[in-house]
Amino acid sequence: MTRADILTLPADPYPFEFVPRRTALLIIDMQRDFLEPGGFGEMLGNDAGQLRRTIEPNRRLLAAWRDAGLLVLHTREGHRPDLADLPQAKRLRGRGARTIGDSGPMGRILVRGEAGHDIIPELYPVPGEPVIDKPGKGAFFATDLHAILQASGIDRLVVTGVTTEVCVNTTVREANDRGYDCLVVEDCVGSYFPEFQAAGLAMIRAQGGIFGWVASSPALLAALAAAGLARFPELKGAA
Ligand code: C5J
Repeated sequence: MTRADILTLPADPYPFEFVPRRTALLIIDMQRDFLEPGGFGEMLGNDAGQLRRTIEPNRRLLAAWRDAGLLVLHTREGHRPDLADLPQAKRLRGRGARTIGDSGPMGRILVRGEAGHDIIPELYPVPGEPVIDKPGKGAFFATDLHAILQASGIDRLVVTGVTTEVCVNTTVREANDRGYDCLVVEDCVGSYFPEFQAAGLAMIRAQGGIFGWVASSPALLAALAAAGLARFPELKGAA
């Protein structure tokens, strides 16, 4: 491998370098129950609009990553229909009128196979893109994610999705302990709470990048385009 194989982009706390074929795009929990009006997120009293602003930048980044022929993985938070993998502590916490496993506007809440559990149409996986069904917040807990990444020769992750301070942060921390370098794309991650969005990103890049790097999707798209890896016209002028 030569320096020519390594792409660099401006990031916090310092430029992020990556070899594209060894770097996967990991899109966390862009599920209807979190992002669509009337879903589980809104039933908990949250404003789904805070998350929906991430859809368009994710759509553009996903299109570029696919166009470059690089590995994309999606995750979904949810449980078996018999709820055998749902800890009582998780089911009961929050004390809402309805909880995981109960009927919601898009089927049983966060249960695999239900409409609300699925990924939003704008970012729907295509054949060949692994979908990791995870029962917890972190994408490495009780899943085959690490095995898939190892078999694919991946050592860096570009992480997007929701929510910044919950499943994104938990996954990045788990990834750190397994030896992956992570870039979190700030306009492609979202929180229901603006203050948690800011804090969640600050915690990643603090102390010289204690958990990783933070950058914008235009900076990442520009790096791909400059290397000739993302070819479609809407990327031209990304900066
Ligand atoms: C939450 C997630 N917020 N995907 N899940 O419960 O962050």
